[in-house]
Amino acid sequence: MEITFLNFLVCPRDPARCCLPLLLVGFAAAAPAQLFLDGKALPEGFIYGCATSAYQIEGAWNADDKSPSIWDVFLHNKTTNDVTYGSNGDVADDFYHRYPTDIPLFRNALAVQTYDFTIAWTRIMPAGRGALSDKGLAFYRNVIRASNAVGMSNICTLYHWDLPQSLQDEYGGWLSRNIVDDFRAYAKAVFKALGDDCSHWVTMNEPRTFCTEGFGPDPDSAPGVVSTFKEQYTCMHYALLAHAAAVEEFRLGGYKGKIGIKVDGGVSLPLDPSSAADREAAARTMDFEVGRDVAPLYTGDYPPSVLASGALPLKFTAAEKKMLKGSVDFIGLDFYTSQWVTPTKNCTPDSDTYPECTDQFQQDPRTGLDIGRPTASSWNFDAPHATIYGGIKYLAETYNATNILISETGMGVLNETNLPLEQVLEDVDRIAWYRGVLSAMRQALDDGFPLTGFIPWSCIDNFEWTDGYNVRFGLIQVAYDAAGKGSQARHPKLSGAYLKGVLTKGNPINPYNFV
Ligand code: GBH
Repeated sequence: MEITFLNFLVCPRDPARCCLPLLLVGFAAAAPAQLFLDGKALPEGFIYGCATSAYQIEGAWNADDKSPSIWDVFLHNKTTNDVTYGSNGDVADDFYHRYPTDIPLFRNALAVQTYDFTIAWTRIMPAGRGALSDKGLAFYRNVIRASNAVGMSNICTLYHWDLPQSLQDEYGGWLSRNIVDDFRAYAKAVFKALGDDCSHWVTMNEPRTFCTEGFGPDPDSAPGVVSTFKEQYTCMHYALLAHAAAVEEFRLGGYKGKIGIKVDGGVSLPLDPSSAADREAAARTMDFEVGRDVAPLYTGDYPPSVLASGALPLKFTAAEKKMLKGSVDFIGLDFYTSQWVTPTKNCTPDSDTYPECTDQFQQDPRTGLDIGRPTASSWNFDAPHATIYGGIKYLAETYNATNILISETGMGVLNETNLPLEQVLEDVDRIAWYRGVLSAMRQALDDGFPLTGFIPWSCIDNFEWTDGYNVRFGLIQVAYDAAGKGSQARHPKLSGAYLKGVLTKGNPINPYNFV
């Protein structure tokens, strides 16, 4: 807060832009303070941050040189906008204008040491390829400077689902091999401008999610192309190649930081653990849903069960396998929910679940019980042991992953948008969620698994895709209603203070520790 005030005194018109570089020197040199988990010191280099994404917070959808992304177009179209209250990210948290005060607030409220943000391709390279926008670059430079000025490093992500619409129109975006070259060129240009300024780079967020939810029989995300599972697999194939191309550029450029990817890490469990068929189905689902993204990064190819299905529309060449293998310095797992699985009976190419051929449940069909405590998102249940501990164990044991970050985890409290402010801010349900997450993390570390970071989702309430502003994942509240209208004032929630206490002050994980 003082920093902003100081800047304001010296440069009242545009404090963050003109003065933060001067203050950077003093802060950047300071070593990050010791972190803890359940009162025990965490190893040096452990990352504690919070995350956001461009479309979900920035707003300013057509400010300066920015071009429309597939999400802008998808949600401006009334027939494809299926969001609660028809809202969109045009204004969102107005972070494009509010970052000078938001970034110090993240630091003060949560005591995070890293701010993990994503870059909008459409701001930096408005035509999708070619000329760079100085204004777009300046914005992200300012975000980094504002983070450094309050003692935070940055995890910077190149792509969180907001493809330039021009590339979608020109060749179908992720369904064309052209995307690999365009992503490479975009990545190269961003690295050239900001490469050494981020301690960690993430090429893209959750290829599985944007490929399975943006394409397929019933897509509810941009670009919303009605298609078959084959298009979903094609999208993932080119996404993986685009990732590998970006990593190649990063390494060729000799930049200082580390580079990796974030994948969606939902863990599948056998519905009946005593059934060999259900156990096999669970392993198969892990291969198809997590391994399909992760295996190529470590082994150079898809998991054996995925290859054996014979259903893949595209295969990697020997040169591509070489490029993919070892293409991460770390792996970020976005951990939310879990599901139970059984084999699909008589699965054929006509079955809905083909080629995965497993049926998934979040309610036990025999008892009706949920897999964990329900939250505001219909798909998200609080089952941290299976999801967090199980996910870390799976990655470490299956792929020998050595540097695993929990790169997202979080929840929306039921009815949060309708509760009075005092109740919103006393978010005990979210504390319960994080209590489970932190306990599972503690156990994973005690068991020797290579967990190296924790990045809750999200620093602040934001535009929650198809749930719009009606579901909140923030550790800091934003004063707008379920349709996104309001004063935009920010108020830290108790869950943020809880995380700050456990991670930076050495408080116990269990706030209800009566024994
Ligand atoms: C993360 O994805 C995203 O990276 C982040 O942008 C987002 O805000 C956060 O989740 C919370 O949603 O049953 O049809 O409703 C997590 C991956 C995205 C996978 C939502 C399940 C719901 C499908 N999940 N998806 S549906």
